[in-house]
Amino acid sequence: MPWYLGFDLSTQSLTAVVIDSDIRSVVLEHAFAFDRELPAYGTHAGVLPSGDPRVAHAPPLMWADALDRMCAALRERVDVSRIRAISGAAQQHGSVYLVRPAKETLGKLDASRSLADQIGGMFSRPTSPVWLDCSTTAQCAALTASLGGDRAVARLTGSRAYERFTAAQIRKFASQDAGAYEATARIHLVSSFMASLLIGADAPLEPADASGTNLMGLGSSQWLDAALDATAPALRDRLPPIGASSAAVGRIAEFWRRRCGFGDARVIAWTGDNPSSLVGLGLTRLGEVALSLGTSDTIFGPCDYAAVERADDGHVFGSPIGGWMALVCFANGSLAREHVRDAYGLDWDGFSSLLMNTPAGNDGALMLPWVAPEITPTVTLAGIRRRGLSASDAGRNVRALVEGQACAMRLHSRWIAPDVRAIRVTGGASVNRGVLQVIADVFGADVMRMRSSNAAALGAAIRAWHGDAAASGAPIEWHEAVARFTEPESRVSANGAHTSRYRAMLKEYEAFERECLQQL
Ligand code: XUL
Repeated sequence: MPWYLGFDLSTQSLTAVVIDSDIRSVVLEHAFAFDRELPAYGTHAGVLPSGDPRVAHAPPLMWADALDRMCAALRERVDVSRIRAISGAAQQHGSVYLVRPAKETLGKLDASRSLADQIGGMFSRPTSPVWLDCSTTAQCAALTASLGGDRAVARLTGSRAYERFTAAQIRKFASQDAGAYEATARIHLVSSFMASLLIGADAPLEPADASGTNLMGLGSSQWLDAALDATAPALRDRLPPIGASSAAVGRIAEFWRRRCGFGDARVIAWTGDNPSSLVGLGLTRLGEVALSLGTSDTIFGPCDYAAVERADDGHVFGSPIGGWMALVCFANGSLAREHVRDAYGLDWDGFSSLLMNTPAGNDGALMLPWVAPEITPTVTLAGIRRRGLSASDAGRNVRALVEGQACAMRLHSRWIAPDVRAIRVTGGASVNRGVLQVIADVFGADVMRMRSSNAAALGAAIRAWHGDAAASGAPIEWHEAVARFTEPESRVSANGAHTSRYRAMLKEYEAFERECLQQL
């Protein structure tokens, strides 16, 4: 009856999933939202308010506080001493800046006091830029010029320079606040920061999340000198090493054992939320594709190295199961769905019923859902664009939003999956059948809903098991580890008549998008 614990520290919430690997079942799922549970940090949808819409930061102290509270909540609900290993997933690209090596602060914590009370002094930068930040266009241009152009950066690192990627963010910090950069001993990604909190020392990164930095060589899975040099002085000394995705990075620190009753649990390297979802959705074979409908919407799947030549609209990351994974990210996922829901005074039931009661194709109405700055395609000046659609018509706006999101996903993911037959889906919005029907119809594919909508946290628990088995000398195959945890619960099939209507709509949408991009 071995138990494994997986965390997912996403933009808006922290989720924990405990699994029993013998009976292949989920023992506990528990989640809480930062805005509601930790209001003192002043976040809105997990991000601090900012006068500049391109700037998006969050307090790393809040994430640490959330971990402390979650561990206390777990202790109340299950016997945490039974947990053999722990891993986690975190929102990608965000960076955390420490004044000194983590061990110097975390090695001497008092288990009778809260974590947040004791670690405030460890940060050289009190806030962390997160993936929604798009304030680094100038830094991206400089990096691109140093490394020989967009194609060269993509071939080297798996992605052209993106605003939210860590290289551009570090470059901005080092040039705008040189003193604080100088005072920074360690720069972690959110994933390695959270793992560091658990082991009480600096944890290494692994290739899947490290490839969201524009600093890692996609072929070598190691930091790339040319990219480091183009970013900031003496950066290599400040970054954690990159180890294997399934590596055990330490044991849970004394602080957590005494404070919450954990046993001698191993900690397996944390990864990014999307790579972790790849595991939590059971995508172990080339050609399989999944959609995560979270704060961001992402479409991803395992790919080969050569995909980097086609990845104009997205990224090739390392994969936590070995090899590589392709990904396209849309910033206007649940952010945009929540915005439209609230703009028309709806709840989710009202949103769904308007969606179900409007016709596929929406009589030709189109919406580009850029409520916030968009990542794919790059749009730094936010604003919804409508065609053939009055802003006052709630039903048609709800449909235009969902159809617009599905069209954008289809158009910009053709390089990943030119002919997709089945899509696995996770994330909060995956419980909405109307949304899944539109996606099935636009892609002309079956959409498979999984039992758990927390694929990132489930993937982390499965990775904890897989990593622990390897470290104990009894390795298990990935397909064996994911089996039964990742069986689809239900399937939504495409409606052929709708799919042909959407084929025409995709052309219209593409032209409308091109037109609007030209006007920016
Ligand atoms: C992926 C990305 C987002 C975050 C959300 O590249 O930026 O999906 O990982 O947490």
